[in-house]
Amino acid sequence: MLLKDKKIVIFGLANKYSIAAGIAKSMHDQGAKLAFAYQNERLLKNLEPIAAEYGSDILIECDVSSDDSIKKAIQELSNSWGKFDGLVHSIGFAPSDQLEGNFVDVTNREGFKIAHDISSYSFTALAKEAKPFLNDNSALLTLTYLGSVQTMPNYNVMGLAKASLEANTRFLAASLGKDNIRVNAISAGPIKTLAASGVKNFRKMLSQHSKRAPLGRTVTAEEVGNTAAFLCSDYASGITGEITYVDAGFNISAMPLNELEE
Ligand code: NAD
Ligand code: 0WE
Repeated sequence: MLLKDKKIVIFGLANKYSIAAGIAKSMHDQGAKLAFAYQNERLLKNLEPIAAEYGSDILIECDVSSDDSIKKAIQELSNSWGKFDGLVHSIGFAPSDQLEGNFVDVTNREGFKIAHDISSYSFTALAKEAKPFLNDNSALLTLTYLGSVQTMPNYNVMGLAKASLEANTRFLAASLGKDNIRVNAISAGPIKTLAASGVKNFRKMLSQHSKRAPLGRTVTAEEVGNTAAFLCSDYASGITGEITYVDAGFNISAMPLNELEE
């Protein structure tokens, strides 16, 4: 049991397809005690049965666009738990008009601001509020994507926000290291979640991924969850500020081995 009796709060579980749901499953399997933070009332009905399945009755509303909401959520959590051992940030958002079309044409100041605020600053904000309530030896984790370091169609300003999130991971790791709090990110391959469902040509992206990835397939939310459990466990006690790719090897491949033979 990697996480026996560790108290971990998960932000960003919207439904059973969420990467956060795969993380919850794996962390529960490894003996963690879980709490969940949801964006709004509308998402609570999806979360309730999943939280119940994992024996959690700590469900807290938190809209990360509001400092007040973040403060209240962490306060509410500390009322239940006192101190805790981990926080998972599985949140990303940009206005939909930013995620379709030619980058230089569609990107605007408001879209840039919202993408960076919700997808990157919120991780800093949560770390700032959680810090007084984190036990020695605790871990923070966020989810990023390859669009932070390589271009691709339509990901656009989210790529910039993920680049910021990855730098955020390193600066938080440097800042919290003296408190023995580790901070890491998982760069996941494409997975069909709610956030991916509105994305143009997502199915084609999944098949391109399978063609190029060394493992010849996509990854599941549960595979991401297994790595998340490891990174939040004491088995990862020497790892901080790191971006771990869980993408079936896609990011190391410039061309699939069979490409020239077909
Ligand atoms: P998802 O839609 O299931 O999760 C996104 C979550 O962000 C939702 O729970 C939503 O409520 C939350 N959120 C958005 N705005 C918020 C706000 N203002 N306050 C609080 N919560 C807010 O989709 P997902 O794919 O599981 O995304 C989780 C994370 O994984 C995101 O950071 C995403 O960028 C990242 N990621 C996804 C993929 C993929 O292909 N699905 C790949 C790599 C990384
Ligand atoms: O990070 C993500 C999802 C990002 C996302 C998706 C949406 C859709 C609905 C952020 N904000 C919104 N806002 C909405 O209104 N992924 C890694 C999944 C994803 O999204 C893409 C991708 C991939 C992969 C968008 C374009 C191209 C590729």
